[in-house]
Amino acid sequence: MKVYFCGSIRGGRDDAHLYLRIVQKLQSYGTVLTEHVSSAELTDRGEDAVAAGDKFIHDRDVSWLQQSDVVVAEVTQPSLGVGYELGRAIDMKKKIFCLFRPSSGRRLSAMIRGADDGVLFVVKDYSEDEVENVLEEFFNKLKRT
Ligand code: 6IA
Repeated sequence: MKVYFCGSIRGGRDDAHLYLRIVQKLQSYGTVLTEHVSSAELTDRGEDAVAAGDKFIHDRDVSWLQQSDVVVAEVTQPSLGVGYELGRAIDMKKKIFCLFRPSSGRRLSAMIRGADDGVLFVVKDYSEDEVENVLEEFFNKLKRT
């Protein structure tokens, strides 16, 4: 199974430690195409140095999104890129699982919360300590469908 993981990069790296836990768990279900999103070395400005540039990053990521079987996004830290990826993934009719932590004090965008249809697009509120469990629950259900 190919998993596309979305997490904030230029939107802010506050949750990078959590992205790492998510990617580690996702790797037990398949290949994570966007493993770099969880990299501790990646800062919200560091990637500006990448010679290939933003067009390369965009085109490669959209192609990975097309190849993916499932999309998992941590959406607590607001990110234009993650919102864009989710919109594109909806259009591609991908199975999408969004994770949001209410303990952050933020309110999730209505365009994400409101996209939940209980089938292809699911938003799950969770707390940090249960992240592995909510992923396990989601993938166990996915295997049965
Ligand atoms: O607007 P943001 O930067 O927060 O958008 C984050 C989302 O866009 C992530 O889910 C990524 O899939 C994608 N994205 C944004 N920047 C990059 C990027 N930069 N590389 C890959 N995906 C990106 C260079 C990283 C470097 C390790 C080569």
